[in-house]
Amino acid sequence: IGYSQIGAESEWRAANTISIKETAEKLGVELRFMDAQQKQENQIEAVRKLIIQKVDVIGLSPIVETGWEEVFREAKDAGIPIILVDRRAAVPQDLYVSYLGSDFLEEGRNAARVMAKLVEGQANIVELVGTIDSAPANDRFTGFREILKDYPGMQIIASQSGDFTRARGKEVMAGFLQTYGNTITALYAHNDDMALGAIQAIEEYGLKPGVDITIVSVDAARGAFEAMIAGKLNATVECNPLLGPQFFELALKVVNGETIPKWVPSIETIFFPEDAIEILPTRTY
Ligand code: GZL
Repeated sequence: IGYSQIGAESEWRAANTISIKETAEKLGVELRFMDAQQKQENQIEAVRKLIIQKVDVIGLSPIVETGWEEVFREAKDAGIPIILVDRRAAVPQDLYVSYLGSDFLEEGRNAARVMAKLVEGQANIVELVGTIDSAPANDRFTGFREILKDYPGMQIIASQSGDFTRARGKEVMAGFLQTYGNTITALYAHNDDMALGAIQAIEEYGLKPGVDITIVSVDAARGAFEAMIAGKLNATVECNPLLGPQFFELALKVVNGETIPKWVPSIETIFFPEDAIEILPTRTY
């Protein structure tokens, strides 16, 4: 099995990689794992190498939605099925056998529903967007706004990409604070890593994260639970990275010629500070 991974930008990604590698090990599957260091051109090159190596199935998490049609067609012409894991690609559906991953739109809707309750329908929101053109960033952006339409007292006063990383999240949040200061009353971060960076920027600015600024994030990684226990994060919408078992199950079905659904959604929930202490020890990422 060939696998083209995006890189190592977040706690989520690290856990996703461990899940893929550990499951291959457990199943005794020969895994050809390639890390693209956050570059689409490296992913495209990896797919071409895996085609030449004639792997049975190619799994990949497309860093962005666009730019895949040509290389996916090459895989199809070589008779090698593609399974999309974690993120979707904007290609004709006949170019991949299945997408295994979250409903990012619903994650965005849930983040807005949770925030609306926490701020009682009144907020000046700044938004840290994920990697530009990635499926999770596109859909978390859209889903959040779908629900916000019902809350005229909640407006997004600034929105900028922090590329899913802690460092960029901190930098962009510091910029928001320079421009808007304490008129900011809420932060929507497309992942926990950017939220944790923003928390540092908020503290350095002299405000209390989770108190002066209500913060809702996505992923439910370990760092989010620690921040909720410290009273610095108000909720995290889970996005499950432990996709290894489902991925190899799908790959085996494909190799055995079984039909599989075009979309296999991950199972996810939402976590709040009051649950964090009891749940943290059960979390594996
Ligand atoms: C979502 C995944 C996103 C996570 C980020 O499935 O692609 O990428 O939400 C990660 O933490 O970097």
